[in-house]
Amino acid sequence: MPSKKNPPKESQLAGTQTPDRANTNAKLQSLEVFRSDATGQALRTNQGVKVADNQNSLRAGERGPSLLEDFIMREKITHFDHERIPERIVHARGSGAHGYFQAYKSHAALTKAGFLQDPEKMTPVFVRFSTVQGPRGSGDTVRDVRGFAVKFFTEEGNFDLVGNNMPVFFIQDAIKFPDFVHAVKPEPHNEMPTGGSAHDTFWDFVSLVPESAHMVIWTMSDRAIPKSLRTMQGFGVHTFRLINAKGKSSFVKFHWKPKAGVRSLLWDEAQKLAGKDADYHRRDLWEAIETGNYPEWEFGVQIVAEEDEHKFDFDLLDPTKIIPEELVPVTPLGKMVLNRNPDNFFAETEQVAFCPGHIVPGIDFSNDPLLQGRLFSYTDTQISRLGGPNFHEIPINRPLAPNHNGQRDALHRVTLDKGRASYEPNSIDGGWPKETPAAASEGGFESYPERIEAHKVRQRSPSFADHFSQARLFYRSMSPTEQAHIVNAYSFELGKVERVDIRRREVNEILANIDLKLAAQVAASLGLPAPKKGTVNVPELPLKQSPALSQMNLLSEGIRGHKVAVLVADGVDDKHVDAVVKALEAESAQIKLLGLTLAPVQTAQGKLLAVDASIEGMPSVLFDAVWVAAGKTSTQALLGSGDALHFLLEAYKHLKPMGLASEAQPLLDRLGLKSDGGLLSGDDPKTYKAFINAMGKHRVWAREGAAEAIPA
Ligand code: HDE
Repeated sequence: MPSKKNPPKESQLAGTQTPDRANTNAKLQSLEVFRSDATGQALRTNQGVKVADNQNSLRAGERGPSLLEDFIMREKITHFDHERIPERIVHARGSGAHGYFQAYKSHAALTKAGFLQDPEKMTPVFVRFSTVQGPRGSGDTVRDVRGFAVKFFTEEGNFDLVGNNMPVFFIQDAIKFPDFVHAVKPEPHNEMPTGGSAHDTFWDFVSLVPESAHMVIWTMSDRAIPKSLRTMQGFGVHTFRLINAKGKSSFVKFHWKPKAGVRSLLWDEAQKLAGKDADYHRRDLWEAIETGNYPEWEFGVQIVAEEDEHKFDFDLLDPTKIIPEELVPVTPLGKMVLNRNPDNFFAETEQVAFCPGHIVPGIDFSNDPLLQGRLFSYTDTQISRLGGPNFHEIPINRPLAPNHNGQRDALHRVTLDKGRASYEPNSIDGGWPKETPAAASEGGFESYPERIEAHKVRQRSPSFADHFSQARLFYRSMSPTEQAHIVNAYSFELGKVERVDIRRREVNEILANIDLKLAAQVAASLGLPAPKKGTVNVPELPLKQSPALSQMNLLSEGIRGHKVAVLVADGVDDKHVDAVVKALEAESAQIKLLGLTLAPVQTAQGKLLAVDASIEGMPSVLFDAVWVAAGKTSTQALLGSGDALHFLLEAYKHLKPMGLASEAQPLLDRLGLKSDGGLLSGDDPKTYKAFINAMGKHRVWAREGAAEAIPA
């Protein structure tokens, strides 16, 4: 099993390594002069005084009162009293990792951005994934949008691509963001619910704001309950511009495609995980990196030539619309690999400050009114969250590029600016720092000189008016299984809404405009009449389905990093365990041996076999698949354990591939489970292969009907 002690060889990490990786990491870390290591160091106060006693405060006599003069205790407690900073107003719960970006080739024809010119160049990145609604300590597996924010430390300055795992957004104009967030956040009177949108204020708002329909159906889909952070797509959402050295601009949409495929949890699994392991996603990312199974994404763009801006049946500036990949395929630009965990969660993941306004020459904004508002909001929020305008000096935010200018002072200034002239132009300091011309060879930033001739108005363009056709496209592009999950999600969420008029409005005025069958199914589960027709005319799109939207089409090749539980007990056949583990390890799966307790298992051959965890300690929801090893006695032992039986039944209900040695058949008989395409028994390599193939399909969807019939 790959573990921290026994990581896979670099050569086994298909596609993730280049010889320079270690150098890049070393170079990056040497630039991070603030990374502090206390190994071998004396304990000192913040003023550098060595501390002799860190156990007892200073007092007048052993049993006497504490003394105010105890500067050591006062310094320690004062610092502690102020350890917390305000959490992010949205995206408070997050997990971060370091890595690098590497272009596949030069993309000079598209952009002059330096990090996209040279396939040899490795640009350090820091990524923060997040949920949106819940506070810092909320569960990872709630139904929610996930943030996907990437900071590229390029040689020309920091580029932040602050995206989500869904390609659209709830609103079209930034001025509505506080309304939306107030509606989705826990309700103000009782601070409930934590981490979810299944409550009145959210559904009140979205049922009144039809432009949210497309994004809401994404959040009711399996995309909102990702299996892991490394199995999520990422999207820049807005249209941006890329500009080449000749000044030619193209519109682009940014995409991240996970090498591990796009996979999701089942709703029941997600809910259980929120209790069994609230850090499920954070732990998965951490462990994947620690064991050398580095998460990887392909970075790509959909490119629309400037002159084609108006050739679509939607507006490129409308962030509630996608460009279907069938119309404009994604051009791959490079890859991102996450290969280093943070040393300090607070200093890195909590203090990292993203801003969509952090761009570099060769990239520019579009006029999307949501993006335009974001350009203001992020820096503004950091000022209160990170305590002033010097947050760019916090180590995790510092660009690797130099950043000299005339900005001075303010709270927590760290840089010790030399010289007398903090203004420009100056003659006293030789005129430095000076402007750089915008020519590509020089590198000064220049905005794209878009011609604008317009009235100053508060108006939305009529080209933003269609709110339903793409929501419909999304629904109709889903497989029947995915559609059923969407129906269930709306039913669950609206079922939690107390006010019937809100439920009715969502069904009649939103869902009926997306798809009448969807509306009828949700209505049935809410005990409402099915709407007969929609309330608006929805334009029929020439594109009826977009296969690129269905997760069924987005699985990875192979099962690298999939987690398999192998159940063992006293009397297990250790040759069989070896054979199964070898077969799975050859596919780079991550295996855990689970016993009835943490005690080593006595094998049929008389050996002691160490287990990784107990069946009770690592429930089936933590795994992608389960195998039951051979052994007559061990099977009897498992038959006698309620935990083991529950583990198997739950794995079955969650449509997980299951493999059992022939001798373990009595377990299936006892549970009344019938073999299917993903429930296999046998002891030969052919069975292992079939098991691995079933894992490659993620779940045994054909089992869904049979599984539903089994009590939870
Ligand atoms: Fe954000 N958003 N947002 N957002 N957003 C924040 O900035 C905001 C939007 C996104 O891991 C805040 O530093 C406005 C879209 C991510 O640190 C805040 C609008 C998308 C993160 C803010 C939006 C995002 C944030 C809170 C509407 C996907 C977490 C803390 C105009 C493209 C970044 C902070 C991290 C965080 C404002 C809409 C993604 C308040 C005003 C659309 C991934 O500034």
